[in-house]
Amino acid sequence: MREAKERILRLLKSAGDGATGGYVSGQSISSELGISRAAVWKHIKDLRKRGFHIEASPSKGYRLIDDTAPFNGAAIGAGLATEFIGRPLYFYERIDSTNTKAVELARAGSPEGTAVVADAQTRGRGRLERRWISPPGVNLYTSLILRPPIPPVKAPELTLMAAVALAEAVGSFTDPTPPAVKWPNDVLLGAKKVGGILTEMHSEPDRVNFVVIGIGVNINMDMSHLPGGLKRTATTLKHWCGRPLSRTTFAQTLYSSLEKWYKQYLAGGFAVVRDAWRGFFTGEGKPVSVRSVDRVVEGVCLGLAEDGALLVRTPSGTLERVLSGDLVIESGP
Ligand code: BT5
Repeated sequence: MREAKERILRLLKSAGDGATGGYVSGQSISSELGISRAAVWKHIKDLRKRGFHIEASPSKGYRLIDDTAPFNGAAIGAGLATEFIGRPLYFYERIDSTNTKAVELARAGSPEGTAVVADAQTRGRGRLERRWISPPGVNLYTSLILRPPIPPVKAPELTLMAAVALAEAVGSFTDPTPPAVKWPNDVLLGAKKVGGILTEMHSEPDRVNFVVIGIGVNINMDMSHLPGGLKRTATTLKHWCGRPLSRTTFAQTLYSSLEKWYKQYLAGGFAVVRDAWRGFFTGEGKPVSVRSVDRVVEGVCLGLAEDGALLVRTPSGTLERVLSGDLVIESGP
C-alpha cells in the first residue's frame, strides 16, 4: 500500500514541468502499478490528505504541483544535468545582489560556471543602477561567472546569448507559446517583462577576465508584489501558466540551456546565437525608438548587426547602429 503511493509520487515527479505539462494519465499509472484506476484515485486522495498538491484533469490525468519543493543549493545541485554551469553553486537566503557576490567570487578566482543563487535580494540591480524587485520565496535571482576567451568589445554578445538561453528555458514552460526577446536584455511574455539580464564585465584592454551574467526571472511572484507602474509592464510565469512552477526545476533548465548556448557560442561564434535570437525577436521591420544615455534614435528596426548592435533606419535614411539602450517597439495601429 505504502509502496504504491511512493511509486505514484515517483511517476508524477518524473513527469516534471516539461513538455507533457507534468501530467501522467490515470491509465498509465494503473498499468504501471498493475492496479485498477479506482485504486489509483484512492491513492491520489490519500496523498492529497497528506499534503501533496495533486491536480486531476479528466482529459490529461494527474499532475503534482511542486510549489512546496525545497529551493536551495542542494536541491538545485541534485538534479543538475550540466558539466560546468552551476558548479560550484553558492546559495544565499538573502543577499544584497547575486551579481555583486559573483563579481567578488570571480575576482577571488572562482572558476567558469560558478553560480550564485539567492532566495531574496535586498539590492537587486538592473542596468544603470535601476532596481530589480526581488522579494523572497517566489522568484529566481542568479548570477553566473564566465571566462570566455574574447576581446572586451564582444562582451555584449554574451547578453544576447543569455537572452536566447533564458527565452528557451521560459519557452519550455510556456509551450506552445514562445516568449519574445527584447533587445538587448529582456525576455517577455505577451509583451510584458518576465525576466531581465544584467551583464557585468571585468577586462584588460585586449581580453576579458570574466563576465558575470545576472538573471532575474519572475516565477511565482504575485502581481501584487509589483509596484503600480510595473503591473502594466511586468508579468510572471505563474500568472502566464496559471499555476506555480518549481524554481528548482526552472534553475536547472536555465543552466542546461545556458551551457548549451555558451558552448555553441564558443565553438561557432556569434552567428548561431544571432540566428536563434532573431527567432525570438518581434521588433524587426517595426517602428522603434531606442533611448541610450546620450541620445534617442527613432526609425524602423532592421534587426541585429553581426556584432549584436541594433540597426535602425531613421526617417532621413541614415542607418544607425545602437550599442546600448532601452528599446521601445511602437505597437502601431
Ligand atoms: C534588467 O535591467 O532587466 C536586469 C535585471 C537583472 C536582475 C538580476 S537578478 C540576479 C542578478 N543580481 C542583480 O542584482 N541583478 C541581476 P533593466 O533592463 O535596466 O530593467 C530594470 C527595470 O525593470 C526597472 O527599472 C523596472 O522598470 C523593471 N523591473 C524591476 N524589477 C522587475 C521585475 N521583478 N520584473 C519585471 N520588471 C522589473
